[in-house]
This record gives sequence, C-alpha cells and structure tokens, in this order.
Amino acid sequence: MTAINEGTDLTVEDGVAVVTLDFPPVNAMSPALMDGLYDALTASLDDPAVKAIVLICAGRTFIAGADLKSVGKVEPKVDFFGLQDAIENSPKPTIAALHGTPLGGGLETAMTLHYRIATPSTRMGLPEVKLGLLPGGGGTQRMPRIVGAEAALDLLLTGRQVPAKEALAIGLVDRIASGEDTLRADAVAFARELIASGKPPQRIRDIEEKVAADRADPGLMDRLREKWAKAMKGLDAPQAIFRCVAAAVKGPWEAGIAVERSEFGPLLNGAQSAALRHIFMAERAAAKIPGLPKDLALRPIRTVAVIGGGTMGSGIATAFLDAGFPVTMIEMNQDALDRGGAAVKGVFTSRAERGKLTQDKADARIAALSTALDLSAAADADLVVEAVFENLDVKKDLFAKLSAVARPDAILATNTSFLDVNAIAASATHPERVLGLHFFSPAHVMRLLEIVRGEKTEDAVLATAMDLGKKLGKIAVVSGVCPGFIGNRILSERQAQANAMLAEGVLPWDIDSALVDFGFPMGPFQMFDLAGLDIGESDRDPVRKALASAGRKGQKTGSGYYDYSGGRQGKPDPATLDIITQVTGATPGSKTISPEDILARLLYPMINEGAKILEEGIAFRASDIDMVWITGYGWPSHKGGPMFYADQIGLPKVVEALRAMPGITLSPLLEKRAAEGGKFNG
Ligand code: T1G
Repeated sequence: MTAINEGTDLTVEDGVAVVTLDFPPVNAMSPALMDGLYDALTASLDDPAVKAIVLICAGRTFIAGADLKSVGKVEPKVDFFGLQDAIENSPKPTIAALHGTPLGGGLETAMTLHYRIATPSTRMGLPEVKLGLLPGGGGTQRMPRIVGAEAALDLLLTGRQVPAKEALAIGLVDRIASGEDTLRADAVAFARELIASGKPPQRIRDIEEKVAADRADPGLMDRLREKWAKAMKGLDAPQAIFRCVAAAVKGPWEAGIAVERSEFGPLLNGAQSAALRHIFMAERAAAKIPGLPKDLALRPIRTVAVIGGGTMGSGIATAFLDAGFPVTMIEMNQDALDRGGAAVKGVFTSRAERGKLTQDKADARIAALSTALDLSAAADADLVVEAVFENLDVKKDLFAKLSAVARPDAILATNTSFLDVNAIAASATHPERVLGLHFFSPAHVMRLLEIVRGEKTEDAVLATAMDLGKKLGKIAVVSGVCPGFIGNRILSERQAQANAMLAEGVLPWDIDSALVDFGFPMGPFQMFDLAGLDIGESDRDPVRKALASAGRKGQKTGSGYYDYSGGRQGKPDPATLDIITQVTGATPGSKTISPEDILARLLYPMINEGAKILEEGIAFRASDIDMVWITGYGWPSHKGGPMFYADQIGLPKVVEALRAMPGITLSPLLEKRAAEGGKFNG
C-alpha cells in the first residue's frame, strides 16, 4: 500500500489499482482530498501494471460533496474540472465504489468515473439546490445525459436522495454490491471483468441518446418550466439549474458546461446561498451544548406518557409514536380522551390511505398508543410530557401530583409555550429532572423543538432531551427560561408592532402582505386566523379580543381578521375594519407605509429582541435564534433567519431605524456590535 498523502492510499492488486480516500467525518472534497485523488490517479495512470482503477472511501460515506467549510478559501493543486478531466479521460476503465451518501460534488465525481457500483443502503443525490447552489462539477450536464431532462430536474430541483435500487433502475449506477461489506471485493471483481472484456471506457458526457430524445420534443422545456414554476419562484438556484438543464438538452456538451460554469459563480457569491449554507451549519451547531461533558450517560427512554389529548397533546403523542416509542395518553374525562385518541389514529389512518405509510406500520403505531383516565398510568413512563391548559397554577398542581406517581428517575417535561419553567419545576419533587419540551403545532409535523433548560435541570436530562429531539427527527434548540423562550418572545415583539401599526391606521392586509412578499407563508393576522383568535392571552391585544368576542375566532368560525366564507384563502373584510375603528379609534387605511418600512417595523424589533436574548444567555448563539425562526415560524430559509438577516442589511442601519420606532428599548449588545462594525454570525 502506498500512502499518497495523509488521507489517500493506493494499492495495486492483480492489475487493479484501488484508491482509498479517508477524510473524516464525511470525505468532503477539501483541497487535500482533491490533491490526494489527483496524485493517486496520476500514479495509477503512469503505472503500466495498472489496467483498471477503483475509487473507494473509508469511513461512513463516499465523498459527501464539496467541503462547505473551505468553499472558496483554499485552492487544490488541480481544480475540480482538471481533476474531472483527468478521471474521465483515463484510457483505463475507472469504477466508483459507493456507500453512505455520495452527494453533490461526490456524486459528480462518481459520474466522471466510467462505472458505478453501490452498496444496497447507499443514498445518492445532488442536494446543492438546498444550499442555494447548483451542481457545478458537471452535474447539471451529466445527469440529463443519464436520466433525461425531466428526471434530472426532479433530482436537481428537489435535491432528494436516491436509494441504490432506484439509482440502478435509472442507470445512475451500474451494479449493486452483494452486501454492505462486500463493496471493495465486488468493485475489484467488476474491474477484472472490465479488463477481461477489453471494452473501451465510455464517458457519460458522450452519451447522447436521452438528450437527443428530449431535443426532439420541442414543447418539453416549456412544459417542465410550467411544472416547476412554483418551486422556482423567487429562488435563484432553481432558476439557474433550470437554465443549465435546458442548455444540456440544447447541446452541445461544451456549450452546456459553459452555461453551468457561468451560472455557478453568481450563486456561490449570492445572498441566498450564503443564507442557506449558514442554515446548514447552524443546524449542526444547534446540536452542540457548550460546557457539557462529552461522555455524559444518557437516560434510557423507552416509554412515554403524554398528559393531555388536545391539539398539542395528540400531536406530541403522534410524534413519539412515529419515532417508535410506546405512548400512554392521559386525560381527565372519557370524552377528551376519546377525542385525543381519535386524533392520533386519524393521522395514521389518513397516511395509510394516502399511501404514505403501509397499513402494517399504521396499525403498529396505533397499537402502540394506550389511553388512561388516571395519572397513575404515568407510573412506569421514563418520560412524561405535559400538554394541559396553559396556566401556571394548573401546571404547578399537575407537577406536584405527577411527582407522587411518576418514577423518581423519570424525566418530567412541560410543553408550555410561555410560562416559567423554573416555577413549574419548583413544584416537583425532583426539579433537576424537569425541563421544557416546547413543541410547535402540529407537533408531529413541525421540525422545531425548543428544549427549555431550567435553572436546576441536570446536564444528563438536557443531553437526553437533545438526543430525543434527534430521534423524533426534530431540530432541537436549547433555550433558557424567560417568558416565551426564544421563539415566542421574539414573536411578541413582532406582534406588538403589527398591532401598533393597526392602531395607527395601517390596513391589516398591507401588514400581512409585506411579510408574505418577504417569503413568510403568512402574516401576523393570517397566523391568528389559523391558530384561533381565542387562543392565548389577549388582554394586551384589544382588537383580537373584540374580534373573538364578536364570534370571529378565525378560520374555524369562518371569519377572523379575514372572511373565509369563500375558502381558506380568506378575503379582506370591511367588518374587521369597523371593529378596529371601534377599538382603536383609528381609521384603517388612513395611513400608508411602504412595504419596506412595514418590514423594517416588523423585523427590526425581532432582531433587537434576539440580541437581548443573546446578551441574557437565553440562547447559546445567534444561529440558534435563526434556527428557531426558520424551523418554527416560517422565516424563509433563503433569508437565513433574523440574526443572519441583520448581518446582511448591516447592524448600523437596523439600529438607526429602531431609534425612530415607538416602544423600543435598544439592546446594548446590538448597539455595541453596530458601533464596532461587528456581526452576529461569523
Ligand atoms: N462540508 C463540510 N463539512 C461537512 C459536509 C460538507 N459538505 N457535510 C457534512 N459535514 C460535517 C458536518 O458539519 C458535521 O460536522 C459532520 O460532517 C457530520 O455531519 C461543486 C457545490 C453527509 C448526509 O450538501 O447532507 O458539492 O458538526 O452531522 O447526519 O457541485 O452531513 O461533526 O463538526 O450532518 O451522518 C453538497 C451535506 C455540497 C452534503 C451526513 N453536499 N451533508 O449526515 O452527519 S455542495 C451536501 C449532509 C457541492 C459541487 C457543490 C450530511 C451527510 P461536525 P452530520 P450525518
């Protein structure tokens, strides 16, 4: 075995060179990996004893893509294109041996080799679109040559991972290894067959059949543009990917690759990709808790009890059942229990009906739910999650009672969205085992889980909750205790400004549409209509209170801020304006603010509150705040979250605008960073 560099080895056995790359954790294409691969390839090409070349990776995966940590920072000896040319033009057949997740530049590299073999569990794809990029290593040109334009767009615009079996069916791989452990041997055997056959290697770039067929269909690209119009709207990367695939269909190769190269740079340097790459890193950063010992023993969680069968309780139960935990749902009366159980069953039944879940799995999940009317049913649970009425006394009382029945080592969690977790914990016998698990509605769908760390919460309990978050498929973000935690505390600031603008005479629809145009799925008033105007505390929100008492409780009653008699879309309703006038004295529409100024008014106070949350140590890092808002509140991901957005517009501009707004106390941290020319992220 020859060591080419620190992570690259080359062995030659019986005419087959095996190049092994080992760059933990995911063999990302760093300059060191690229240099190693190039040198090993050159050595193999120069060695007359070598007749075929196998490329394989050590560790958990074949190359998982460009190294996002060194993008554009360090240069390899030979760039990606030089490397690809060297591989593709090899007169000796080359075979990529795939396992794990060959993604992005990793799959593009594999597509420059002449053949591909994968283990059965391999999942491959071109996820660049999720990072606001396009597959800039020939992926937009080679993929259509393998699968045709329509299938290529499906892969490139969704970025989805293709399982090995499907990859074989669409021609993306040539073979599947006989087992997970036989990849190397099977790849070498494949190489020997190729040597024996004497067949000259075929380059994917030369395969014309699929693109020629697409070219012969003149209406194809227009149809595909129509099909993807919604997914591409306002987003740079999907639009650029579409143009690249269109160029691949048009041909020739050189013209297509030139389009790909010219489209890549602007994306890489653009704001949308910067935001999306920030989120990728932020998601991973959120999983890390500073100061926690690494080898902390987690508490085993095998069974879960959920107290409460309402919207939250049944959603939480569903989330745990989905992750394979047996759940006991506990309610106070049979009716409520029946409703909760039916809600859970309804989710699984409907998924089975829609073909999203096999009937067997749906049945198994339903069977894993048990129901009870007595708290003592929580006696055996390793974890109890409470989702009862949002009232401090009710919750304190419940935690005292729970302490008497639950196992002394059980973790007790409250799903409060606003209340003082320390006060709730104080009523339990073991406050060190209490914490907040703040789910978002619908709890089995929304990705965010705020994990609220009480002042007494034990490290092992916190770490167990983080691990649980991962098992539930959630993005878990740690928050300290304060009213509303990270998410709702910031939301309150936005709502206060939205209400203030209403009282100044700005139309509610103008406020909502400014946020929707920014990229939120809905504005503040549309959000209340969806959630219900009678939900949560409304004393400080007299307009909402008045609407609710007039029977306008939102979509569920057919009207709220908007009129839903014509459907869920909702129409502006003059009756709402009358109520606004009655309550605030303002004439709606008497004041117009530009959409940009409405946005500043709504978003800058959120940034200010985020800065306070940081300086108080409620959040560990600015990127955690971004994750909360992206995964829990619909902040558009290509805009990176409130703190990232603040960096992009420039903190001095934010501070200056905030000074002119009513009801704002500036965060000293925000002022300081602005004065120093600093940023929140990076
Ligand atoms: N670059 C740098 N570091 C990466 C990385 C990458 N591409 N992918 C993962 N890591 C780090 C990650 O930060 C974490 O580090 C550790 O690896 C484990 O990751 C020219 C433009 C591969 C499926 O989009 O989807 O190629 O936190 O916790 O759940 O066209 O990571 O431990 O310090 O996520 O097993 C395209 C992104 C790039 C793949 C593994 N590639 N990665 O998941 O572990 S663009 C991607 C993933 C491109 C070309 C272009 C996943 C994974 P730390 P993890 P995992």
